Amino acid sequence: MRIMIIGAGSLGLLFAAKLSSFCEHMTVIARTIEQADQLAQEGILLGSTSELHRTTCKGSIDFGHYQAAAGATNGSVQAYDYIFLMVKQPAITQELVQYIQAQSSPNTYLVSFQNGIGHESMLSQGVGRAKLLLAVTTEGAKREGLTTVFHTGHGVTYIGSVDQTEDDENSMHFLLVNLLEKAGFQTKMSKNMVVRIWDKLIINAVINPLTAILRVKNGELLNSVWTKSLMLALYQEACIIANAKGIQVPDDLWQTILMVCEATSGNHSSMLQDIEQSRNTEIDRINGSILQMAKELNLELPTHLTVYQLVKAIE
Ligand code: KPL
Repeated sequence: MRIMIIGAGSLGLLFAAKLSSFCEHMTVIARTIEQADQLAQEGILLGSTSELHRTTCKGSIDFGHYQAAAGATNGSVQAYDYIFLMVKQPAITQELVQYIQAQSSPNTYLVSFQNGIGHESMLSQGVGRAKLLLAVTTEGAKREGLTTVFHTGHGVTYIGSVDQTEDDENSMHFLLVNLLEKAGFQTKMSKNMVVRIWDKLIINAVINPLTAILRVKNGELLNSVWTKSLMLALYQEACIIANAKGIQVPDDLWQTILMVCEATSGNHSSMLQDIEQSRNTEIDRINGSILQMAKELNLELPTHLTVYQLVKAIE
């Protein structure tokens, strides 16, 4: 299988390092020439919290960048089966969509791994709804420097089409699921991606801002009654919006959130990593999008508003 991963942040490097040994070919596209050059020289160094030794990936792999991406075409002879889009939501621009189009053949599927909601319409206009797959993952990863990534927590990855067809559960994408499983990622096809995306949106809206404001790892949120009660308030407020939107939140979502904190206890959430590296966070796409929906419904969410304002102030 030939895979391109666009985005060489923590999740992009983690998936690239683990999948490359099982792929016929892997291309990793970084945002800058500097990172692409360093990756080409050093490869990806992969570590985990249990084994601190680093392994260099062995598969056939090459690196590029999309700094001047618009109009760049696919120079490779064979097309990619899948392009994994692993950049943050704000990085999805028209130029990037054009780049993806140029890299795609009629048989290429785009798998979009973003947190939050609202990006799929731009992507489906770019690649066509039938060729777009949505993915959510609770794998934890932390990048250090430009080429080193640590696998800081195991999670589950769900993949499904935008139109939620029956095919999705026993689908033609079983080769992709097999590949991800072989590489060590628990993966399920889902015909209910809207609910999965909402689950992940709520998980991120509860965990990420608190870790970013308090500068703690995911697991540390479980150590105090104060943080747990803030988590619960964020969860309950988010559920009010989900219910108002007709989204069936699973009964055990609160338990799942606690489990995610536990399973990724050593992880710096993506929002904390953004703050640590003085980057803008995804707060607008996560708590901000929930607050926007609340406004449209004439509802107030005081806990979401407070964490939103605090993260904005820190940014
Ligand atoms: O998705 C995550 C993130 O950090 O964005 C979790 C699941 C919370 C793992 O850290």
